[in-house]
Amino acid sequence: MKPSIVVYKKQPADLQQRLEQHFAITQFDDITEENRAQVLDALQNAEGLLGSGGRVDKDLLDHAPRLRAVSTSSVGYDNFDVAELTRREIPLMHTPTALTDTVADTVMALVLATARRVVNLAERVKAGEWTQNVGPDWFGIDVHHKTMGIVGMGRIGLALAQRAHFGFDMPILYNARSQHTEAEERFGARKCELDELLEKSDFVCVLLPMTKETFHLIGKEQLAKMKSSAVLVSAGRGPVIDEPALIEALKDGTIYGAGMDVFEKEPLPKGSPLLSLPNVVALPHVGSATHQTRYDMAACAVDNLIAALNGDVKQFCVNPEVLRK
Ligand code: 8YV
Repeated sequence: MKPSIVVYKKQPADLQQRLEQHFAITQFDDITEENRAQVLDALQNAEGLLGSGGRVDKDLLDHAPRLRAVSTSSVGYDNFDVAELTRREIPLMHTPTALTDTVADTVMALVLATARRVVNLAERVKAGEWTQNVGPDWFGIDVHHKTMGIVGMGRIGLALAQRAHFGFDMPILYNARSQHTEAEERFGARKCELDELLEKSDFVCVLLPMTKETFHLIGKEQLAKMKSSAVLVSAGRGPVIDEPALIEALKDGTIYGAGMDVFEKEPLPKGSPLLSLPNVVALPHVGSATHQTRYDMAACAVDNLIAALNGDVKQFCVNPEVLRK
């Protein structure tokens, strides 16, 4: 009898077949308020859970008495109640390496698109508003040789430092809990306090996970420390940025612009000022969204689940203390 699992993210065909070789699958596309009752029903016999996003909390876990492993195709896992999973001795695996370069590319895309007003300009060309002389109203700001400030020097932060250093000859400041020797030796990055990074950077790229400590880390006080010519880029988790404070800072010229892939509420509500401000480039949480990377993440998550249900967790366990028991 194959173990039963619940899969709540559509899988590539070959990975779906692989899962079917090992497990009896109940398939959903997501965990939503609308389908939550069906998901909870399916979890009654499930030994494994595979997907990303959605809220995997105590209430859901109370409906999954046989659950032995959870695997997410994402690097972030703030939507999982890790403490509750650990209390129940259920390992949670994630995919922290597959998306590094793709997300770093997305951050640079947001840096460039916001600094050089790519979206505004492209929309005006399409609207037939291109006049022969593109005057100062259409001008942007330079990226090369400007100071890159990286808040959070993890895998993605290091990949961004590589791009900024070699691609754009940017001096790099970073703020992180610990020293990052590789970033310093390979890319000349310098560790500093957040205030100094905010004051001296031309681009402030926030790449932090969502935790109690990082919630609203960048708020009115922090934004006021930034240069009025500076750009904020947010590609970690939305709630790290105090969005109402950011909107005010963008409206009153405290900062030049913002490039955002993540938001406090996703999807971004239709009435959000972030959708109408001309100095904002907003993407729909697509930092990792290339065909190859999303496949690689899915494949890694499937490998992680198969290994865990075979009692052989090899890698990427968020709560490894449950493995030692
Ligand atoms: C998406 C991300 O959530 O990996 C993460 O933490 O935020 C993004 O990559 C992920 O791609 C969803 O599968």
